[in-house]
Amino acid sequence: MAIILPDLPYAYDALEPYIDAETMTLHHDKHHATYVANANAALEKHPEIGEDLVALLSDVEQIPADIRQALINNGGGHLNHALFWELLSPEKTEITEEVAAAINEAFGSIDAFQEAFTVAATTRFGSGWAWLVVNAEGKLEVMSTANQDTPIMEGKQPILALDVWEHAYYLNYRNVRPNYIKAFFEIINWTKVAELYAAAKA
Ligand code: MN3
Repeated sequence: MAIILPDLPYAYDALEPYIDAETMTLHHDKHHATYVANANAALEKHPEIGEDLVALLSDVEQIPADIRQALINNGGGHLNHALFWELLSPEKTEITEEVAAAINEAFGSIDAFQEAFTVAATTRFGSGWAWLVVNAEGKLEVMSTANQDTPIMEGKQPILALDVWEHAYYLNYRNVRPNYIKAFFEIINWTKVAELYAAAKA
């Protein structure tokens, strides 16, 4: 057994014009594939810990020290990207009542949520991610993480993710990260967000 690179759930060009086919091809086939290969290389050194990345990253202290950072970077990289692909959709989806109610409760309005998420994504210095998570109290929270750190490491369940590494947008958007963030809101898979929210609340 090993960690497997999942196929994209749509064609490489399906998200155009918001995300271009070349970016999607490199991002999935090269970047994500490398995280998978490196995660497997780390796991092979310690077959006794198994391959459940969610369980391992939920408590990183239990990961053997010699592979801990490699698994945070590459195991996290795999989980984050596998989630990210599913959270994008070529078809327009609508925010569900349950998710809208939770967002309104936490942020006051959908617009205020979008603004908070945009700030988190814009102000993440260097490489990282912006997130909407369900925290330990079952409430929604916007946060960002550096590199490939996952909110799972902090006991939070991600239900929306945006990759703000330059490799995610530079070919099309160059240095203008805010335009990429704006485009992201056009292709969010709210059906998947609702599914993740229900699972996190269960
Ligand atoms: Mn990436």
